[in-house]
Amino acid sequence: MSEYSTLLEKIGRKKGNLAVIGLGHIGLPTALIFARTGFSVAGIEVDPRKLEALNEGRCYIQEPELQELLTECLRDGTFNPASNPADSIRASDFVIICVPSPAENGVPNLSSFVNALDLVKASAHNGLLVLLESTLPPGATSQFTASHLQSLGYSIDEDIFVAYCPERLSPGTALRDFVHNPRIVGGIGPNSSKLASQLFRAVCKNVVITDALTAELAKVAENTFRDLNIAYANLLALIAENLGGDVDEVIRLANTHPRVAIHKPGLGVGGPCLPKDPYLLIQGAPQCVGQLIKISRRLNDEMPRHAFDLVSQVLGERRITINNAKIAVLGVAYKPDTGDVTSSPAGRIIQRFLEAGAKVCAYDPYASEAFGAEKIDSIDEVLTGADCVIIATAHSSFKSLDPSLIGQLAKPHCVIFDGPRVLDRLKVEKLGLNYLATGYAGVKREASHYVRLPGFPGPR
Ligand code: SAJ
Repeated sequence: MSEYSTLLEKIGRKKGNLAVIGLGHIGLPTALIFARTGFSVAGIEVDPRKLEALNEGRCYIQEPELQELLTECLRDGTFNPASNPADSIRASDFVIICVPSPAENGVPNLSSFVNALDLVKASAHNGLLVLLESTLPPGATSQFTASHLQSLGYSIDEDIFVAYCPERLSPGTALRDFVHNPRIVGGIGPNSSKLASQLFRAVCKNVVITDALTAELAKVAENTFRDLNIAYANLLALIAENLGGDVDEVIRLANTHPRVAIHKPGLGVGGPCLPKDPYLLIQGAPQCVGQLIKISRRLNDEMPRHAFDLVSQVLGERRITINNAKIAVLGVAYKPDTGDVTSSPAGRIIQRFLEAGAKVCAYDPYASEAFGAEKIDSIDEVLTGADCVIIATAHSSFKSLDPSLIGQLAKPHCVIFDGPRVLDRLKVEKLGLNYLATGYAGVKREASHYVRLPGFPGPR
């Protein structure tokens, strides 16, 4: 029986040994979902504290139903934190790499991926299917992974199989996303594609097959599209502010066109993916295309500074000096209803106000981080005596916040900056509170304050 047929047969029976390298937000759900299905899964992780937690049955990732799934798989013995990664890979039929691939100042840092591949190379063997879930610069599956394994003497797609199968999980809905979001799978050859797609069909409802390079490009393309779209929304916000308009209404109306779907402007873009995936895409792009993507990235990165400038200006107009002001930040997570603070724009706003000498207090019902602000455990306490309230995350509890509570607890001149636009602006303004948002400067402008449009004469 060929290596290919043996693996296919194991997948058909939903049996076989699988190793997952990297047990973070992506790797742990991946490992446990395969373990639940019947595979015998070894979890490989470099952080000893995470391994210790798993051995004690503790899930260190806040994700609905993940703790229960971990308990179940440990009890059934289908998931085991690996004490000897080399042995685990040697005994595996399938290995999935799920380590992070961050970018620092726009430059991808692939060291975790290189280390993971070194582990695989050291224990590789005939009949191993290597799957890459980490987001990678397009081309890395064939030019890096497969070529390294080939240099060890393996025939790729005959002895050893390699496929790229990018994840599409969002914090808060990871388990559901894993099963229900279409899974793109691209092999380095037809055998790799077939094996990888069959393996994922054991756990995912919808698997789409392509080649490795197309799968790599599609992964970074979808996140780059979202980042570019948000940059466009932020650009519209800056234009609307400048002219005295409200971008929310502009986008709502533009989106009534059946072919238009502009995203939401806000405080900028956070998370582990959108701020760096565009840089992975432009690794292989012509110079001019790279510029477009870099400018959009910079615009999104500048939004926290813009929010700071807007708030400072309005506080200044109300004769409130920043170094005497209490700034109440509602939400530090980058994503609503999660505690994930990765690259959160809230962190950059807090930093700016701290540097300006303000007293910054932060309340987030999910996150333990406060980015140097004083961490407050109740909404009433954070609002009390605030000169400015900055809503940075669209947590559900902030969406249902009655603005009159701000009116009662904050200072009478309090300025509200509604980053994700969760409050009812008219209700806030009716209470006599100052409402600001990205794309809505809030201040009723005199005709003389409007920007002079080039090409038009000034008022007669
Ligand atoms: N944001 C806006 N305006 C919007 C939408 C989002 O400013 O209209 C901001 C959010 O506030 C947040 C950031 O963008 O700060 C990113 O949030 P997100 O929900 O768009 O993205 P992630 O990073 O949680 O997840 C993305 C998803 N990709 C796409 O939607 C194309 C997810 O499906 C991927 O699995 C994930 O990246 C990933 O791991 O690549």
